[in-house]
Amino acid sequence: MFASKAFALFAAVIASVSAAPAGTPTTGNDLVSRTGWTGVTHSVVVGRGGLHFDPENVVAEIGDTIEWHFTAANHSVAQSDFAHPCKPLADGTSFFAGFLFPTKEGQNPNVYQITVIDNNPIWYYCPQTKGNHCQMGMVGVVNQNFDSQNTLSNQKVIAAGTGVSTVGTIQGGKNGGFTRANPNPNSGF
Ligand SMILES: [Cu+2]
Repeated sequence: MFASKAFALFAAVIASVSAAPAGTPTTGNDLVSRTGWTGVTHSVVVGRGGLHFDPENVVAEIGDTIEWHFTAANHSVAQSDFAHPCKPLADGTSFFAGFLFPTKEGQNPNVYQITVIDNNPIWYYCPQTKGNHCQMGMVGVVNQNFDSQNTLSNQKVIAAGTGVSTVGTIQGGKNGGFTRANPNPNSGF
């Protein structure tokens, strides 16, 4: 009797912990928890200086957060790989922020975040097809391998030669992804 009550209490505690909100997870992400956060956030301003991520090259540690701030236009971010810019990952695990950040001026009140979970390069692009943002060079990278030929400038060359951008059908994925109210309004500005 006592044991079953104790178990019920334990189960309730577990349920309350796992129900703790952590931003608004997009569907399909398999990021189990956000513990292990380093607390370091790298802000990237989307669309500053035209069809451009600023900065377009970020070096981050495992557990860091990448946070995209969206300026005027209707930009987004989606994950690709070096060989296939402007397309989501073939295995369907790419993150995609959705077109949820249309902005007339200033920056959108929401940001999009992912947590860095390994040291592999994370290539991404803006999937806006109106104006071919990716093909025009709107690509970025987290943790580029500086010893390889997979450079940002080479990525732009490949992107320029690709067809119309596609976006992932699965939101979230390997790196998770969260849309949330902008916690750092001045970051990156
Ligand atoms: Cu764009």
